[in-house]
Amino acid sequence: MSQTEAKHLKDYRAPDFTIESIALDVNLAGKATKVVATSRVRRLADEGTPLLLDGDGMQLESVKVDGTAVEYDQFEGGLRLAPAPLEFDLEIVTLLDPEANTSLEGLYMSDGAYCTQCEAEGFRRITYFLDRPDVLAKYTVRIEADKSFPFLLSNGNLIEQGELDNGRHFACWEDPFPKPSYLFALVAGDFDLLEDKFVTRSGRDVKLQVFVDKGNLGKAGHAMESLKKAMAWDESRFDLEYDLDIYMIVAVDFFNMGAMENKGLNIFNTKYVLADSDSATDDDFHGIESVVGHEYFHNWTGNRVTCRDWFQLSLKEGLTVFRDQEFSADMGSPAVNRIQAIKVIQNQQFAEDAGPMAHPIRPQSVIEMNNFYTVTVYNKGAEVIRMMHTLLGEAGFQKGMKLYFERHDGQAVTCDDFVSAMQDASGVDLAQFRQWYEQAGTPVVTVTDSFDAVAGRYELTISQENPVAGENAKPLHIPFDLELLGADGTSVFSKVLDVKQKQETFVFEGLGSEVVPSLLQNFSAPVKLKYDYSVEQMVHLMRHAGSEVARWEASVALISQAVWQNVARLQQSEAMHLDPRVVDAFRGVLLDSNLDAAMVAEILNIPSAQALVEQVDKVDLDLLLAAREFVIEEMAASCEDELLAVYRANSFEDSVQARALKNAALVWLCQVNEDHQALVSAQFEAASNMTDALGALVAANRASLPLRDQLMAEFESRWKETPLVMDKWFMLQAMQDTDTCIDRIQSLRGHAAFSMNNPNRVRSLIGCFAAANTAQFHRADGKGYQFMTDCLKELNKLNPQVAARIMTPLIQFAKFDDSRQQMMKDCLKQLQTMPDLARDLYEKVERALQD
Ligand code: B3K
Ligand code: ZN
Repeated sequence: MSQTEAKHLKDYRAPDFTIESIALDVNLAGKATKVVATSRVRRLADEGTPLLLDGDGMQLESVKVDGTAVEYDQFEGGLRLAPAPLEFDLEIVTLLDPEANTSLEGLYMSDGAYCTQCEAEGFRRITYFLDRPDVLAKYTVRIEADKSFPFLLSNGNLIEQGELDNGRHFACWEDPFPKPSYLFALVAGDFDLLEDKFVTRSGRDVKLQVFVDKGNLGKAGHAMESLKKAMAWDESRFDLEYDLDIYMIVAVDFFNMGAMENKGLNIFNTKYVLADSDSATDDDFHGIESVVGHEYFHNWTGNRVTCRDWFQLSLKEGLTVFRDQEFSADMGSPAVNRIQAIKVIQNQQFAEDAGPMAHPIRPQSVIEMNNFYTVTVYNKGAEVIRMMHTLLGEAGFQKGMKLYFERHDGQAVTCDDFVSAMQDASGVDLAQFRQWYEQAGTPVVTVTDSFDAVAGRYELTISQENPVAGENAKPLHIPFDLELLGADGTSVFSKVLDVKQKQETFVFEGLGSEVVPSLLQNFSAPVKLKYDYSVEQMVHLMRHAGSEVARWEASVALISQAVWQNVARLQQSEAMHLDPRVVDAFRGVLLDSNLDAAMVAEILNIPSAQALVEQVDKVDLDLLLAAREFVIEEMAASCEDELLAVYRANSFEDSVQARALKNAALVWLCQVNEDHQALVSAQFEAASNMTDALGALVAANRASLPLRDQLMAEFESRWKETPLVMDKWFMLQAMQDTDTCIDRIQSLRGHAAFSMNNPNRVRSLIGCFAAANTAQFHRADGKGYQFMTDCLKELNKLNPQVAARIMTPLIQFAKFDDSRQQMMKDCLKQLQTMPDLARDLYEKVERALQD
C-alpha cells in the first residue's frame, strides 16, 4: 500500500495474527540504541497466511522465528514474513537513533531525556509490530542505560533493577494489563521527583509520582493536587477506581500534543504540569487540572476499554473530553466551563466542518491518523456524548457506563458498542441518534414561530438540514432545550424537546401573553441555530433566561447582530452606529451585582472574528474587522464609567473570577482611551501573579499603547530563561495587529529562546499568528499566507505532525473573497509540488485543492 493511500473504515478486518505478550529489551545508547523485541505470536487466520508487521524509520538487524533466523521482505512501512506455525516466538532486533528523531514520535530525546510517544502509530518506530489498537499484549520491559539517566521508567510495576559494568544500570517493568501498542511508554532521564499517595476507596495505597526537569519541583504541586482530585472524582461520580499500585507523570519540554495517557506512565507537555502563581496564569492552572484529569480518566475510558481501530478514536476521546469537562464543572463554575466548551465548537469546530477537512466524529477515511486528533473527534465527540447524557439523564447515563464496562472491560471496541450499552441500560431508543457518528458538517436548525393572542397559542416550527452532508442526509435526533419566558421574565415552560423530523411543529396552549423563546439552551446540540431574534427578545433573555449560559448565549446573539448590521451599513457606504438598547444591555451586565464576575468577563469577551466568520457563508473580512472594532470601541466609550468602576472594584479582590473581569474590563478601557495606560502600567508593575502581569500586557498589546514595547522588553528580560513564560511573550508578539508584525515574527525566529524543533515555541509564535491574528494573517497582500507557507516548508522535514496542525487556517479559505482564496490556494500549490511532502501535509493540501 502506498504511503499516501487512504484507509477506509469499511475495509476494517480483524487481525490475521495476534501478539499475546512481548518482552522488550531496550538498550539506550544514543545513536546506537538497540531494541530486542521478543513476542509470542498466535495465528488467527488460515494456515499459509503471511505475517505483515508495521515498521518505519528503523534499521532492522535480525528476525528470528523460534530462535532461527528467517527470510523476510521489507517494504516501505513494514515487513512480510513467510507463513509460520500456529504459535511461535518472534525475535526482532532493531537499531534506532533517538537523537535524530525530530518528529517526536516513537523514541526520541527531549532536552537530554529519552521518552516515547506511540499514539497513534509511533510504536512501529521502535520495533516491527502489529501496531494496531485491537492487538492487546502483555508487556515486560527491560531498560538499560548509562547511570547519568538515573530514572528508568516504563508501564506497570517495577519488578527488578540493578547495577551493571561500565557505569550502566537497568530496570525491569511489568504491566499486568494487556494493552495496545499505542499505550506503551518508556522514559530515561534525570529529574526532580514529587511523591505523594492516594488511598483508593477500597483502601489500596497508590504511589503517585510527578517527574519534572531539575529545578522545577516547586512547580509540580498543582499537577499532583489535580491528580488526587481526579482520582477521587472518578470514584465518586463514575464509581471507577484506579487499578495499579503506581501512577507516574513525567513532564517533558518537547511534546507534540498536551499529554499522553500511557498505562501507569503518563507523559506530559511541561505546559500542562508546571505552574506557580508567579509564572502561570489562572487559565494555565485550570488547563493543568483539566488535562491531568483527562489523562487520568483515560485509564478507564481508553485503556481498560480501548478502540478497535483508529476510526473509533472518538470512542475514547469524545467520552474522555466529556468526562474532563464534567470534572472541571464539578471543581469550579459549571456555567463558565460550559461556555468555554461551547466556544471551542463555535470558533474552531464549525470552521473545521465548513472546510476541506470536514469529517464525521467517526471518520470514514484517513491517510494520516495524526490528522484526525481534531476538534471534531474530540470536542464535537464530547457534545455527542453530552447529548446522550441529556437524553438518558445522569442516572441512565451512569447505568450505561456500568454496562459498557461490564461488557467490554479488556476489549477493543467500536462507537456502536458504546451506544448499544447506553441504549440497553437505559431503554432509551438511540437508533436514530447513531446518525451523529455518520455525518460530517454542522447541521443548521432553523426556527420560526407565531403567537395567536386570541387563542393563547404559541407555535414553534423547528427544521433541520445539513449542507455538508447534503440533501440525502437523514434527519438527526436533536435534544432541543427550550425555555419560554413570559413578559415579566418568569419561566412559562422549560423542557428538552426530542426533535427527530426534518421539520416539526410544537404547539403550546393556554398562554396569557406573548412569550420569548430561549432556544437550544446550554447549546444542547452542536448545531447552528437560525432564528430571527429581535433586539427586545435578546435583551429580555440576557436579563431573565433561566440559566447563566442562556444569558451569555443571548449576549452573543445580540452583539453578533450588532456587528453584522454594521457590516451591512459599510457595504451600503453608510455610517456605522450602535443601537443604544445594545449598549444598555451590556451596561446592565456590568452593573448586575448578582452575576458572577467570571460570567461578566465572558460576556465582555465578545465573539472573536473567527467565531463571527463561522456565522455566515461568505465574508468581507475587512468590513467585518472594521465593524467588530467599531462595536467594541463604541460599547467601551459608552460604558467607560461602569468599566472603570468594575475595574477598580475587582482590583481589590484576590480571586480567579475578579481577575478575569478586571482584565477583560482593562482591555476595553484601553480601546477607548490611551489615558488608561496608567492603569496598565500600575497593574503591570504591582502584579503579584502572572494573570495580572499578562492581563496588563494583553491590554497594552491589543491597543498598541505607547508603553507596549517597554513593557514587552521588561517582561522578556525577567522571563527569558523560562520557556513556558516566553511562549506567552511570543504569542503576544504574534497577535499584535500592526503592519510590522510579520517582519517581527520573522526576526524572532532567531531569538535565543525560540527553536523550530520545539512544538510549544512553534505553536506560540507561528501557530498563534495564523490562528489568532486574523487581520495580519489574512493581509490583503498575501504576506501572511506566504510567511506561513515558508514556515510549513521548513517544518515539513522537522515535525510534519505539528506542521499539519498549525496549517489549519491556510486550508479554511472557502468563506473569503476570491483574491484571498486564490492566494491561499497558490500557497498550497507551492507545498503540493514539494518533492518530499510528508503524508500529514499531503492529506490536507490534497483535500484543500481537490475541487
Ligand atoms: N491520546 C493523546 C493524543 C495522542 C496524539 C497523537 N497524535 C492525548 C489525549 O487525548 O489524551
Ligand atoms: Zn484524550
